[in-house]
Amino acid sequence: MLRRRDLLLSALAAASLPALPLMARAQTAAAPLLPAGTPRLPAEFVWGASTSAYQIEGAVAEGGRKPSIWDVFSHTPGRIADGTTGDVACDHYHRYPDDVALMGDLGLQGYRFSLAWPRVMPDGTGPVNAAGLDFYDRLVDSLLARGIQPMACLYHWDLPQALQERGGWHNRDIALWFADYARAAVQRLGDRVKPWAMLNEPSVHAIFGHGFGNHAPGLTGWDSYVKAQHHLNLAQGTGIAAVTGLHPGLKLGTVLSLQPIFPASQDPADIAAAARFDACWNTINLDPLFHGRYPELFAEAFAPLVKPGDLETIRAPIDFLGVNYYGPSYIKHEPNAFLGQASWGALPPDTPTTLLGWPISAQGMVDVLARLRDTYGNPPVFITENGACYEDPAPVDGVVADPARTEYLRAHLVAAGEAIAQGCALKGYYVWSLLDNFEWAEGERRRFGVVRVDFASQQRTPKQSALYLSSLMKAQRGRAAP
Ligand code: GCO
Repeated sequence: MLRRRDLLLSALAAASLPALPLMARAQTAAAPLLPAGTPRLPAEFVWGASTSAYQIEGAVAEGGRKPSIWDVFSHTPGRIADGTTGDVACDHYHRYPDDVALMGDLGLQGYRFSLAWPRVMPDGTGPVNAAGLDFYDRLVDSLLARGIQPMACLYHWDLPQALQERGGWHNRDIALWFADYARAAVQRLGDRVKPWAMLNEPSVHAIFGHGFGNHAPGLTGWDSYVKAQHHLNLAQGTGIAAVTGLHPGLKLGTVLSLQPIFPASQDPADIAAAARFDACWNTINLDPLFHGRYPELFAEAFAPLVKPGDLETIRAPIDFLGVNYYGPSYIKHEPNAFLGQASWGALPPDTPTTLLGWPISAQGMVDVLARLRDTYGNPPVFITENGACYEDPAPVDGVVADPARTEYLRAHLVAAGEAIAQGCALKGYYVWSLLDNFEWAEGERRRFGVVRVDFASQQRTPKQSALYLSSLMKAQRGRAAP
């Protein structure tokens, strides 16, 4: 422990702030410069990191855990780009003490993680697996011992396979199954864990897992997407109702992927497609949650699934909204696309992108937060995911140089300060991700971590981006609000 801490502290001392953005900028000189300057956030701003159970835990058959849909999917030949699975991932189930110590050394105040439903209720319903909850008990106590506030997410896509075999998100009963699971988890941990997110990115899970089929459980088609989306919305509201009041001081919310959607051209067909895509990705969750109705464009398509009382249930008041922001999408009309006859189109010339081709726009994060301020009642918001995938070099002297990711984070933290200055109720920022991890259909080959994981040795190595965040938050903590 001492050696790792020494390494980190000496690397922190070596990583001087002023040099980083310049070095980072040199790396991205070809792309248009992102907003200049050092981020300035309020003293009470929460600085954190984010992960998810299936992507980091491993130990998929330990402690009473049974398979999830991602265990089945990742073991299906051809489904994962590099043939890896989450069987081991970052082995966080066993290595969490060191990972928590690393978070403490970096100076993180918050940690957003998800519970694995198949660890807590291995069959999805029925008996609670005490050993499963014991793991999260230990994790939470370790975090609190280092002064790190846990934020728990109840569902980050790893549905127990036993429930998939009963229809999964196509079965309306899943809202009740989810409520029982949520109740068991919050009952056990809610005395120490206060912020609880019900779901992670319901629209993405519905679109990729039940529409495109390139995520678990690999289902396809419009009707499949609509059923999953409505039942995810319903489960979210049912879960909030089930756990409200179980412990004093609970802060209940959910996490949505939100992005600005632009037409790929000024062709009226692309403009109309962008509006449909915005409805399927963004407002399909926002409108029922905050306005108790589905977006006009798809109200008719969802109507057959909506039973009396559903929209009131989905509109359950929340204490906070988690926003996962990565960048905008540019959408074209695509007649054969299942999702609103819309699909991703060409980016504007010279648009900076990450390794995955995702367009970079820190301004887009301001725009998303301003939309919440202007159209959805300006709820308390945390950026619960923001980060970038790049090819990282090997470590040198105990640090991985990732200037492009460092610049991405700096620009988006500047944008966070701008959003607050414009009256958005942004309360914190959790970088995606603490660790390189199992990146779904991309496997382990695509890295988002601010800490490198050598998956063969499981060695953790801080990246320049982690040291940048650490220096920034330590410099800003306790500073008077701007
Ligand atoms: C998501 C998920 C994360 C991903 C991250 C990078 O937003 O898709 O919440 O699990 O790993 O966003 O794709």
